[in-house]
Amino acid sequence: SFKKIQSALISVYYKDGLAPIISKLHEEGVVLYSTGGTQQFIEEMGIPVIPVEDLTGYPSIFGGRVKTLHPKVFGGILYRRDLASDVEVANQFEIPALDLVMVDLYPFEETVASGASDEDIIEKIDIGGISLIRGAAKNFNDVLIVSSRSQYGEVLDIFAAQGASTNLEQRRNFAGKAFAVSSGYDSAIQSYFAGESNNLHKFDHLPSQTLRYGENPHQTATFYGDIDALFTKLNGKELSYNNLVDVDACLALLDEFKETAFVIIKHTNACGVATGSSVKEAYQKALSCDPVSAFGGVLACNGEVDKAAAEEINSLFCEILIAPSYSDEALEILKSKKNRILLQRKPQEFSKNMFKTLLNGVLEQDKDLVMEEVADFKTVTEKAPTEQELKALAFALKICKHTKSNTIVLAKEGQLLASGVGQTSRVDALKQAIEKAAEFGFDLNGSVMASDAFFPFPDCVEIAGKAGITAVTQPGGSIKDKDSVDYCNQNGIAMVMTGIRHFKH
Ligand code: 93A
Repeated sequence: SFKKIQSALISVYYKDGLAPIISKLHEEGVVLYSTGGTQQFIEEMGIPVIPVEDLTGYPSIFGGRVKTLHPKVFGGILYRRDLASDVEVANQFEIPALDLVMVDLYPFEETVASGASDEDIIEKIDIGGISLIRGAAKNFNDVLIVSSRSQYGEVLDIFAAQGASTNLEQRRNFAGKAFAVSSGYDSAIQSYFAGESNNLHKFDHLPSQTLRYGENPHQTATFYGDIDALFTKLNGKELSYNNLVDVDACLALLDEFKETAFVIIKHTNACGVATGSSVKEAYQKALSCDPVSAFGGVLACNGEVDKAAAEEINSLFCEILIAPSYSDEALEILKSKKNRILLQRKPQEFSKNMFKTLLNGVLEQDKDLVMEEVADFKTVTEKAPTEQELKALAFALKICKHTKSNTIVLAKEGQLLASGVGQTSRVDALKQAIEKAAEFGFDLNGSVMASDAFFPFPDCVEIAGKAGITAVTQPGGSIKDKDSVDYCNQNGIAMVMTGIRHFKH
């Protein structure tokens, strides 16, 4: 059931994005209370607002350190509307209910990053705001807490759909976000006190989302960006740090394919990739590559997930499934697992550059957006690859490009058979791939091999030839290329060179 918001306390540091919410609240007849700067902002919009001083009977004192810290404010947030004794006390002390609290905290991290003095940094430790957030979140039963300006969009969507009111589930959801904000805020303060102030900052112009934790539970993390612009979440829990990393890797690979394709990612590397005549068939082929690794993986396809595909996918435990659309029946099947994250992809392009932090600095580069097709292959052996081998080589190369170096990818007829990933030598990558293919029952005779970089020695083609591989693609450019080509010629193997290296470190 919906609870109408009658009154709101608004105290935000940055005022950008605030106007549409204030207008909406005013339109809905909500009584507004506010602190100094925010109050001025609202007044300038020509909208009536009650200064919080009128409520507390105190001015903002000690240079603003005490503005909202008062029983009339915290009482109005925290008293239980459904508890007669609380209501009685609220009446006795003339404490008005505050049904919505909207806060955007002092920018502590930004102040640290700006190189401000210790004194200025300490002054930017928000006390009143953080208390408002925690108080309102605790009483989510009665109060909606909006704890960051990054949440305005979501709140506006709710208000647009149902007026200035919320249900318990929505308020509880925002309370959860509020504690993520408050714990992230305090951990930034803690890092500052611990002298860890040389964190790189920041993308504060982007919307941000505090994540539950980073790569590991003892690491705090924030995502700067707008996930909702890319996906509609149809089911499941919040995306974690590692989920986001894998989703990115998964889609980068999937987007190489124009035909129906299915990709399964584990720890940023593909453990299953296949094309097929249907999503179901592509999925089955992708899964059979390595069903052990696929457990808990991130899955994506570029066609609608229908009932037949959903029935297959449903028996796999997976973290995330991404698709451009789902049939109603498919959704019903897949939603049977409460935690499984189902994302419907929106038609959005990805950025064309990328950043990486290291050595107290930031590297920026273009993404690797080059992808060679069959027409770009230059045959360097006496034997040319067959039509089928050419297709398989182009397929393998796509996977190769998106797999951690050093990598070797083995494939056949639109199916990844096995890969060696992130090895310190190319030979090790090949050996790993051959061993994995055998483990999952693949016959490598007539399969093809793609390498992300050239072969420094002929050892790779020798091992590949002995394993039954009949066609190879590699960029070429080693001073010992001829040794590899000679071996291929002597053993009936076809090789093409692309001239393009695809390292991924
Ligand atoms: O210095 S505070 O910790 N003391 C307070 O009582 C207090 N109440 C709200 N800072 C406090 N705030 C913060 O003021 C809010 O978190 C918000 O960031 C800011 C809004 O101030 P203004 O409306 O004057 O711009």
